[in-house]
Amino acid sequence: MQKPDKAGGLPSIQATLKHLLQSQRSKENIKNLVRVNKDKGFDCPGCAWGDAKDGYFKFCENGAKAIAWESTEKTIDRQFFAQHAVSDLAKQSDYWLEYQGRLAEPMVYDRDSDHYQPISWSDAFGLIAKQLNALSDANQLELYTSGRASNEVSYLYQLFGRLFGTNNFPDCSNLCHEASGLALNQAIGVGKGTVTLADFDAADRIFVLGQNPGTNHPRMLNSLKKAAQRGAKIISFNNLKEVALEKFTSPQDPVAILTKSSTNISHLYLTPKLGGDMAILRGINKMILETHPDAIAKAFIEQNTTGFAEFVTQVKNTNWQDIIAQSGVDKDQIADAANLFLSGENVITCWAMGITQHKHSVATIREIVNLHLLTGQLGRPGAGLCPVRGHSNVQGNRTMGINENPPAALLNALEQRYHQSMPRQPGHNVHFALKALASGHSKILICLGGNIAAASPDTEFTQSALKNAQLTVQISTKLNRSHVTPGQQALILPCLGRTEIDKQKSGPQAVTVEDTFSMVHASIGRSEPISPQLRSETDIIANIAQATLTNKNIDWLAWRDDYRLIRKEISHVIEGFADFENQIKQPHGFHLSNSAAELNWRTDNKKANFLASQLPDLNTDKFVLQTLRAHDQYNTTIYGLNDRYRGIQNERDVIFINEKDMQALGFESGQQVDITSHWPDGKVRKVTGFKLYPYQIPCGNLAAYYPETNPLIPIDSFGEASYTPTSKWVEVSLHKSAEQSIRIKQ
Ligand SMILES: Nc1nc2c(c(=O)[nH]1)N[C@H]1C(S)=C(S)[C@@H](COP(=O)(O)OP(=O)(O)OC[C@H]3O[C@@H](n4cnc5c(=O)[nH]c(N)nc54)[C@H](O)[C@@H]3O)O[C@H]1N2
Ligand SMILES: Nc1nc2c(c(=O)[nH]1)N[C@H]1C(S)=C(S)[C@@H](COP(=O)(O)OP(=O)(O)OC[C@H]3O[C@@H](n4cnc5c(=O)[nH]c(N)nc54)[C@H](O)[C@@H]3O)O[C@H]1N2
Ligand SMILES: [Mo]
Repeated sequence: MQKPDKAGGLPSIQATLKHLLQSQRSKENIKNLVRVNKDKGFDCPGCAWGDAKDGYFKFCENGAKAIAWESTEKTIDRQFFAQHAVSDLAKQSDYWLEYQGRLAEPMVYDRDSDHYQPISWSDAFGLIAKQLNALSDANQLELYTSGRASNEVSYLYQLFGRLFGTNNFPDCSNLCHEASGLALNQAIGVGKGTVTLADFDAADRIFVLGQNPGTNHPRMLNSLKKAAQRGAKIISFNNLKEVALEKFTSPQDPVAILTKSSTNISHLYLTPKLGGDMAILRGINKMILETHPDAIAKAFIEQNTTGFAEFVTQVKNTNWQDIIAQSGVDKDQIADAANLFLSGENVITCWAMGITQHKHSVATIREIVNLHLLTGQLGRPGAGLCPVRGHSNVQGNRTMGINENPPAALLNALEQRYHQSMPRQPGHNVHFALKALASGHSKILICLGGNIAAASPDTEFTQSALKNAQLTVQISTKLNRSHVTPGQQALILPCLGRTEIDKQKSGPQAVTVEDTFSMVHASIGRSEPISPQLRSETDIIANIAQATLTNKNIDWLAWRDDYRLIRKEISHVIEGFADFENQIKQPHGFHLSNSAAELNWRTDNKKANFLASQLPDLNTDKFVLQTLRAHDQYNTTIYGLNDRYRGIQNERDVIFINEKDMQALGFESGQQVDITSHWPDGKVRKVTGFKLYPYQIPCGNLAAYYPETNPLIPIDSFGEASYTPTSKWVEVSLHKSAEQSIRIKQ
């Protein structure tokens, strides 16, 4: 398969249809595509990009895949688990596991037979309550959340955990945008992006750093296309030449498809070395300070900021040699980027995992903020900061209090409302939760969605940590690695997905979610649930709380019966939600205000802070590997084995390498190699039989897909302060695969 010269277009429509047919529920899913992201419809379970207020269809190819994957006729129940022992299931690929269909009934793991067996819902809740109440310390419980959980269930979940007595809320954010929240909070006093979708229509420069929207946020391409067509300039920094950042044809534009026309997206495309973005940003800041003093927003800086003098000193002390060596781009290209930034009236900077999954991610994001503060590109239409979130409600989870480091204001509000003291010491993020499970300090893991076993780094370590738990509880829609790495006892609790009707005593329920632009809106599923045994996530958490907590002053089941009552609780406790129930009746929901966008700085010193660090030390004599997503996957969910935009067909164990590096190693295209990572603990971390693909990638850098490469990422290789695994920076070496490992792979 050849790498295409543009993204979208007819192949995108063909792929959408193929996945709808594969779901074996194509009629229902075509209806679902019409409902997605519409008023009285459901929120796309794909990414967290916002919805335009126009009448167009609001799905994209990968959103359609997510819907078809969730809404499938295929189910797995007691017969399936009777046929397959867990140790056999554990040998299957992630793709195979999820492909078996929707989980259809609650199951409990029977260690003696190594099979999951059916269990009634009430016995499952009873088992959890018994185990939880036998813990000697509430902090022996870990409550993981993946970013699809609605605001309503997230609120219940954090309240349950805190009433039980713990702040142990590891979540997928810890693996994802943690660094963005931290850096933005330190610098501008709010951990979220400052722009709205409408700002993309007012920006004349859009910087896109370390992000692959063609695959991961396809609806963003419509915003970029619109911007490019009206003359705004898009500047991309990406380790790889991603085709969608070069050329795009909207699959929803029949004229463009028929005339085979496409829009050029990036005006300038820099390909830094892995981790080199901070050096480029520092270079841009240095150029502005040294050669464009007129561009410095003096009045803005004076009125709004602190730390300017220290920032100037830090920039002065960074020399060009280091900037150029570390960034991997030359000074002229940095000058081009600086000139484009400065010639824009209004500039937005977007970023995602290529920025957040490094050791120095917090420092890099602070450097993005420094650039925007230096030029006053914040707090007016068309200008600002845009961390592009991943999971469709990951931002809402945090807003609702899924946070291992809860702000005091949240705990105070909870105490006031529920007249019970809340735990004050910080809890565990994913890193510390896994460590605590591995050491036996934590004993029970409940997962509200996600696939912690495959999404977390250092697979062998992670899986042994999970197996070490006394009890693991997975609230899930599909079978995945986390179910086949059970603790001593384990439960699978199957839940409704976004597309499905959630009927409770008071009638069909709506839930709410928050997108990357802080828009909160309702989501209502319309398909019949795939099995009558499924329960909503809200029902499951309410029942766990009801069965476990001895203090019965909350009627959890009344909240479960009518989610409006939960929204009422939220309106009393969470800032910005005062008139929640009415606000979500508006078409497209409502916007939570963003203090930094209003130039109101909620930092400790009530100012926006320039925060400058030294460039990191990225010297290495090894190859550096980034682990990224293919076009046919949603995180650990593998929909298919193609990566159309990179020219890969029917395989995932591939590794992208610069042709010169391949030749220098004496390797050939298509040859299979073993990848070994390096970490001071001396432990051997290795994956075998990856096929070499020569690719346009900087020398010394490699790329391969996640989750297959997670065994390589050492648990202690994480971002400073963020604890996010360095998924985009793994030092590795390559060796020719032995015949043996090639055979096993096949
Ligand atoms: N279809 C689909 N949609 C998704 C997801 C999915 O898996 N599938 N996942 C969702 C989630 S949870 C998230 S967080 C987002 C993820 O969205 P992305 O952040 O786009 O995801 P990645 O595939 O990890 O891509 C990272 C991009 O950064 C580049 N990159 C890597 N390292 C560097 C670097 O050091 N510098 C620069 N400049 N670039 C670098 C890579 O080449 C790649 O293009 O997408 C969300 N949406
Ligand atoms: N090496 C490497 N590792 C990474 C990354 C990387 O780029 N490189 N990216 C990281 C990032 S950004 C993230 S966000 C994490 C993702 O980590 P997670 O969010 O934990 O993982 P997912 O793969 O999204 O979870 C998929 C599972 O969620 C369940 N599920 C799907 N929909 C629902 C639902 O509506 N409700 C419930 N209860 N369950 C549901 C299904 O059972 C499915 O198997 O992975 C991280 N890991
Ligand atoms: Mo993510």
